[in-house]
Amino acid sequence: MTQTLTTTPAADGFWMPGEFEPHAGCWMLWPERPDNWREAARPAQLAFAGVAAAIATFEPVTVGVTAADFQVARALLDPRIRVVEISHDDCWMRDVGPTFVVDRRGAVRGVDWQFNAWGGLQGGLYFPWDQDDLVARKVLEIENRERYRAPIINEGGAIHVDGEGTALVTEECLLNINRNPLLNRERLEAILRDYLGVTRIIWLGKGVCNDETGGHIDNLACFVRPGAVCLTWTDNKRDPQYPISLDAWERLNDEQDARGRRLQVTKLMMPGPLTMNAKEASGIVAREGTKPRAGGERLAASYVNFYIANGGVVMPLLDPRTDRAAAARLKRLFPERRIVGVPAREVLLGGGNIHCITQQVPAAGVKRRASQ
Ligand code: KQY
Repeated sequence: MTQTLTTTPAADGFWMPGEFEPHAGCWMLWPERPDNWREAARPAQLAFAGVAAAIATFEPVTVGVTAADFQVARALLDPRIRVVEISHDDCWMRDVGPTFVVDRRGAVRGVDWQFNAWGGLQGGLYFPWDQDDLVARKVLEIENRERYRAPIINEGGAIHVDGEGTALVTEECLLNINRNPLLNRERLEAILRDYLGVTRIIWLGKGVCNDETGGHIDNLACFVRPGAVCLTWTDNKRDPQYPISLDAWERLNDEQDARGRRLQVTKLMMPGPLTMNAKEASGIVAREGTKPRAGGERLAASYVNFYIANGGVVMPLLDPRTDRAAAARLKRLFPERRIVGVPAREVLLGGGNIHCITQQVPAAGVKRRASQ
């Protein structure tokens, strides 16, 4: 049995490494529920299979699937991908999977956040979510890594780190009363320090316009390396996203990271605005307890929601008018990595994107400097 530790990562000398550091592999889950994914989830399954195949060219990929869909997933997924049976309520491995932490000797452990479907009964996206809340623990069993059960509700998409002591979060998400109503900013900061092994937390305001997670950082901004952040952007001053990105830009430019560096911030133009069309909406089976979807709704589309793999970046293709420029900008940000675009509108229709459906496992045995 994988041991559950009663200490904290920071107390034990562990911290979350940057996504740009070496990986042992990547975990994903399989989309299945017809009340979130149109046409019994088949278009989404093909999109997830495309993402998994793209990542598998860079590092090993494992996909968790329920017993009911095992054979479909096995048939649609690239043979290089390992498929294992894991029950789940939906398929957002970033949020329900473990956040892996490392120490200077090269050991790897996992943080298992409490999960309430992005808001529980106050604005959460579905009920129940008990199987999702068990996913991190099951992944850690399979990975044979010790587990810290965190004392707060949180999601992997709500945090980004530079691996050198700095975390990036949003107030809209972390301070939302539908996550941890009894904890104030100071108390949350202390818990993030303990469980991510960081010393500096940079707070941005709101997340991407209409993001149903309640403002996840992973759709708005991320570290591309220590000292450098990529921010979703629009030049359209009438777009509701404009003041959100402008506020984030100002805060980031005023900030220093844990090592006292000023941040180099790069704007990544967002696509669209993109909306769900009536045909797409009509393919989703409405169900009590699940957030309803309608044609015309603005989608929280952002190219920042990419996955950094060993030697590559897997980015969402969302709009032929803007995909090429986004890929070129990412190539400038990651000159040593191959940029691979994967059609991702079907993932976006379910409320997230490539970063949200993936979770990296850091390489073990890598001797590292302490995070601070
Ligand atoms: O942003 C993410 N990390 C997850 C998106 C979840 C959307 C649920 N429908």
